Amino acid sequence: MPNFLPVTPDEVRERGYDVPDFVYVCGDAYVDHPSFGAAIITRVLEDSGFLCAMLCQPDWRSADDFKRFGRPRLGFLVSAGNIDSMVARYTAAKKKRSSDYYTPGGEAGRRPDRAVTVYCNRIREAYGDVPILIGGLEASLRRCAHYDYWSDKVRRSILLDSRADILMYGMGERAVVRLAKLLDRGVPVGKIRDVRGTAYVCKRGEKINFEPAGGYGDDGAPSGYDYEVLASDRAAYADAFRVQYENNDHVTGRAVVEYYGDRMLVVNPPQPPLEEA
Ligand code: B12
Repeated sequence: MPNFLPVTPDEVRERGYDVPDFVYVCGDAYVDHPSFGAAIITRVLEDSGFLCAMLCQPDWRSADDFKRFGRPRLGFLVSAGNIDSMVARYTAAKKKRSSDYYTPGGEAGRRPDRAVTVYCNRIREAYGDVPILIGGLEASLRRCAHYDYWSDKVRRSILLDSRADILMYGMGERAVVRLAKLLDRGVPVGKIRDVRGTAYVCKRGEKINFEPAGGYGDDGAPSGYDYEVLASDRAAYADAFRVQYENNDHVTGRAVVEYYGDRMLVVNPPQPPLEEA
C-alpha cells in the first residue's frame, strides 16, 4: 500500500493527527525517493515519531497556502529544494531556464527567486513567531555572508533575510532529529544554541557554546568580521572564507562568528558524518 506523507489536511487527519508536527515547505515537487533531501529529512523524522505534512511548491504570492495545515505543533521546515532556487531558475548566463527538472511536466516558474527567504517571510506573515528551521543547499551555502553571482554583491547570511530561527547546514539528519526532540520537550527555539551543524543569530556578545574559531577579542566577545567589512574588503572576505573552510571538519572545527550591527551570527561546528548503517 502506498504510504506517502500527507499533502492535504484530510491526509493528516487520516493519520490520527489534528495538525502535523512539522510542515515541510519545499520549492520542488514532492518526490518520495531517497536521493531527495526532502524525503530523507521527513522520513528520518517519521522514524523518530514526528509527522511532517508536505507543502511543496506553494503559491508564494500570499500567505494563504502556508495556512493549509494550520499552525504546526512544532514548526516549519523550509528548503528551496534540491538546488539553490537561483540556480534552478537561471542559467549561468543569467537567462531564465525554460524548464525545471523538479516540477511536474518540467514546467518553469513554480518557485520564486530566493525561495527560502520568500517562503519564510510568508510563514511569518501567517503565524508570527512560529519556529522556522531552514536547511538544504540554498540555506547551507548561504549561511554566512556570501558573494551572490546573481546580484553581483556580497549578501548577508540568509538567516537575516529569511528571519528563520535556526539554520541547519550540510547533511541534516542528525541536527533535525535533535532539534525536533528539543522542541518536543518544550525548549523554546530561541534557547537552542548548542546543536552541532546549526547556525543562529543572537545579540552581540551573548555567550556561545563552542570555542570560536577566531578566539575572543579584548572586549570578551568572540572575534569575527563585521558584515560591512566583508562586503567591501576583498582580502577580509577571502580570509573569512578560509576560516569557514578550515572549520568544516567535525573533529577540529570551531564556531564561526560574523557581526551584523548589534547582532551576531554564530555557526556551530559541524555534526559528525553518518555511519554506514
Ligand atoms: C547527483 C548530482 C546531480 C545529478 C542529479 C541526479 C538526480 N537524478 O538527482 C545531475 C548530474 C543530473 C545534476 C545536475 C545538476 N547539478 Co548537481 N549535483 C549532484 C550532487 C553530486 C549530489 C546531489 C545529491 O543527490 N545529494 C544527495 C542528497 C540526499 O543530498 P542533499 O540534497 O544535499 O540533501 C541533504 C542536505 O542538503 C540536507 N537537506 C536537504 N534538504 C533539507 C531540508 C531541511 C529542512 C534540512 C534540515 C536539511 C536538508 O540533508 C540532506 C540529507 O543529508 C551535488 C553535489 C553534492 N555532493 O551534494 C551536485 C549539485 C547539487 N549540483 C549542482 C548543479 C549546479 C547542477 C546543475 C545546475 C548543473 C548544470 N549546470 O546543469 C544541474 C541541475 C539540474 C537541475 N535543474 O536540477 C550544484 C548546486 C549548486 C547550488 N548552489 O545549488 C551542486 C551542489 C554541485 C556544486 N557544488 O556545484 N546534479
